[in-house]
Amino acid sequence: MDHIDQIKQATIAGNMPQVLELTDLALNAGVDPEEVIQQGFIPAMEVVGDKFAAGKIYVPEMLLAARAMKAALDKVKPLLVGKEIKTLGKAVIGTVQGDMHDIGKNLVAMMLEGSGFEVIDLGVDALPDEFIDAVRDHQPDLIGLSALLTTTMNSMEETIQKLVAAGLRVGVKVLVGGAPVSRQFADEIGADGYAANAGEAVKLAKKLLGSNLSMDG
Ligand code: B1M
Repeated sequence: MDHIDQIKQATIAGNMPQVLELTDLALNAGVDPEEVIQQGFIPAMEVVGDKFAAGKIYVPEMLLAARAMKAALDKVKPLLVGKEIKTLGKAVIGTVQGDMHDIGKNLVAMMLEGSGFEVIDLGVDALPDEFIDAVRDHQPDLIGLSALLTTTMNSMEETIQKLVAAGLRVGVKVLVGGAPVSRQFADEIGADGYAANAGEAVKLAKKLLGSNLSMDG
């Protein structure tokens, strides 16, 4: 097995010390940092997402894999400064206003990042206006709204309405998720998609942006 395969397997296994050590070894051996991401972390996250969706692994295993990937990604990223990095798109993500739950949102953010998206994380208790400002400032392809409380789901609808009012809705896909959220609710509030878990969120984000690209040309 070469360095990259080893990184991929250690990431899938969620073995952070090993992923960090192997990443160092690969970089010291002259492996291109972008290759570590594109051939190591991204395929590993795909495997992890698929296993999770198939019920073969659960949240703790997925968290371990995502954290291992994130730690190593933080090491590799500075080496890419100044390089043109291919990303699948830019995503702004946050837990909506009034809601402090961030474990699921972090998982979705890490999986998106590990799958090749540039992610801007607004954290928890993100006001509709914060999403609007982030869309203006960062011009993302997608925004992801997470809610864990039935009482905060309404903020998703408010955020979408404010996007429409600001004339920003057309240029950005809206993905929603979180335990109390459903596909029906997503349809009702005019979101582009609903994902039940982090693996699905990545798949749907890719699909939504793929259709975006084909629409544009
Ligand atoms: Co809270 N809490 N909590 N809580 N908490 C719930 C959500 C609750 C269901 C517990 C219960 O009563 N059985 C309940 C909500 C009831 C409801 O509204 N239906 C509840 C409540 C009531 C509260 C408080 C109001 C309690 C109180 O103070 N009286 C309070 C609210 C605080 C606030 O937010 N304003 C509160 C506080 C907390 C803690 C701070 C203690 C802690 C949060 C810590 C943290 O997040 N940093 C907490 C926790 C941990 C939970 C439970 C136990 C676990 C949530 C979790 O992290 N799950 C939860 C009960 C439960 O779900 N069993 C509960 C693991 C996580 C990986 O899953 O977040 O569902 P989840 O994310 C999944 C998917 O939903 C999806 O992908 C993720 C990965 O697969 N997903 C997305 C999530 N976001 C997505 C976005 C996407 C796509 C998919 O696209 C953008």
